[in-house]
Amino acid sequence: MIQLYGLRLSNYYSLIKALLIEKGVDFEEVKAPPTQEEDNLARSPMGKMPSIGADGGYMSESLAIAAYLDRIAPEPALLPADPFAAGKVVELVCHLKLDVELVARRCLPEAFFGQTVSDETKSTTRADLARGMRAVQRLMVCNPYAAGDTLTLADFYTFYTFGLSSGVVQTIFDEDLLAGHDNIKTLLAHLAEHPSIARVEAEKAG
Ligand SMILES: N[C@@H](CCC(=O)N[C@@H](CS)C(=O)NCC(=O)O)C(=O)O
Repeated sequence: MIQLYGLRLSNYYSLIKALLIEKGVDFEEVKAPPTQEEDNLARSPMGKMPSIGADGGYMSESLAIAAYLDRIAPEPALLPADPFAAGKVVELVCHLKLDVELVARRCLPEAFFGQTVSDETKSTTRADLARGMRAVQRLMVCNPYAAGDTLTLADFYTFYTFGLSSGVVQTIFDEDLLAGHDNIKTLLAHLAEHPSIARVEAEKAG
């Protein structure tokens, strides 16, 4: 049994929970807010969420956890068998994480936590997000899934990247991050009905 540490409101926690469900791995949720306390740092060296307890140890970082889950529960595979296609899925995941989600996150303190972010940060966030969106749009297939005709890890990152990033952009800039990206909008609507993701989202309310 794997322990999943964190809080349901976290997009990365939700992503890992959806992967655990998708792969049919037994897990239990352990409420653990992000802190710099030693018990949390032992699980997650940056004190972030999520982390997991498995195989007598702890692991943080969603991409590392996803790689681990793909080894212990190979079916359904979330990376294509073809090595180049698998690399392309991870490439898309990296751009979603680093060039969209992490960029939008700079304005998270003002968007959701009542703090203030400088005008300079807002301006660089907007420019960097535009560049990140151009990058992911180049790589996304969206026919019907993010990386092609099968569901992959990139779909889970797509859903949980845009959930947070679109909310930030709407709140801070009063803009639709996905304007002009109808293919991504269609994919997000499709993914919202995917059973593992739908269950995670339904349980957030509980
Ligand atoms: N790179 C990490 C990011 C995890 C992350 O940013 N978690 C957020 C919640 S969604 C967090 O714990 N924030 C608290 C903090 O930064 O101290 C991953 O992929 O798992």
